[in-house]
Amino acid sequence: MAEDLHIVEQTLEQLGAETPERVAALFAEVRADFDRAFGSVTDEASWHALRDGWLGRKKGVLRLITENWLKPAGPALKPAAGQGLNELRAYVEGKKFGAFTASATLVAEKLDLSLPGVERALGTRHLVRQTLEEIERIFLRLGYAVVGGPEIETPYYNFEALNMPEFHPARDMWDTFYVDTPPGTPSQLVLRTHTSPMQIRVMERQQPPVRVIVPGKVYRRDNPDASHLFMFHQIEGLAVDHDITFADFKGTIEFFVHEFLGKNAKTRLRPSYFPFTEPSAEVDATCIVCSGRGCRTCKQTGWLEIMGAGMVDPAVYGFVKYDAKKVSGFAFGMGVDRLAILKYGIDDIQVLLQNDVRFLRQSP
Ligand code: 2NL
Repeated sequence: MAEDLHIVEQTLEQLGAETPERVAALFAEVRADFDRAFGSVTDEASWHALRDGWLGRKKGVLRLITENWLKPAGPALKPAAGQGLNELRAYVEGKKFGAFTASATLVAEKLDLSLPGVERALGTRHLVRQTLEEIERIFLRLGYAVVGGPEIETPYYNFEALNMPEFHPARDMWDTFYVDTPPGTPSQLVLRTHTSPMQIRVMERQQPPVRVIVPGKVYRRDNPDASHLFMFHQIEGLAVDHDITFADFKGTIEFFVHEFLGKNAKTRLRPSYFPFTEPSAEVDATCIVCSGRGCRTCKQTGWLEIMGAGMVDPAVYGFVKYDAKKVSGFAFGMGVDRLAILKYGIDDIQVLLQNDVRFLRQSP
């Protein structure tokens, strides 16, 4: 290192350098000495020692060259001494800011590329959202349009236009939340108990053929338990045209059940009653837990109720100014939260709303 470099202790004259070429050769010798020393740098401490030995303000090699070579040099050698010194300084400093600085940073930061990366917490689509979208995709393939509407409705759209006049006992089928409204509000308001009101609006503004599904939140004043929520998600469907029959309805439902639950799932209809459909039916599908053999989920029947449905009651057409003699259609409604817990084997519907991250992270 610098201690061994005796030539920088002497002047060019003492070294017998009389030409610029000889000066350049001396600089090459010095640089070779630096390279040797740099080659044996192994850690931060030995680098600091080398750097101070060369760049040190008082006794660094570059300072000695300035004092002993450059300053006393005559006009014939001064340019060569100046150029050699500049190049040497740039070389030494380049080493400092290049190769070694990088490795010093590596040591200081201990960047271990074999360590596992930082895991990002990704969100997932909620199970109910996934189920909604899955059902939507099935009906989109059948040519249905998806429409949404308000959750706060007038009693006209939620009840009257669906063939339930005021004081009609059928209104008791839905325990309805009434919204407090300021005095003078033209109509009482309710939280919609089904998404049917939006289908009424679609029929008001569009002539048949109509094929729509309406997904969304609905509200019923139930006491929450393992199978009831006072707010849940429904998808209703409506198809109205000039020649729609009960067979079209059965075929559509069977297609849906095959797509949603699998080709082995069978469908069965049981007579039922809704004020807005006639005839009305409950749709059952083969229990997906036991494949129809009978289990706790299907109460040993082998069947699960998956939706209510029927042919649209002609009275409904009167409210939307359709000619009940010329058009016919079917409608259905299903509880998405219920279908989600059935499909994914969850025994308490309330976990869907509790947002426990241990549940949310299990999202398939
Ligand atoms: C249920 C059963 C149903 C409908 C919904 C409907 C809509 C119009 C006309 C006629 Cl605009 N019907 N919707 C029909 C039958 C059953 O829903 O409560 N599912 C959760």
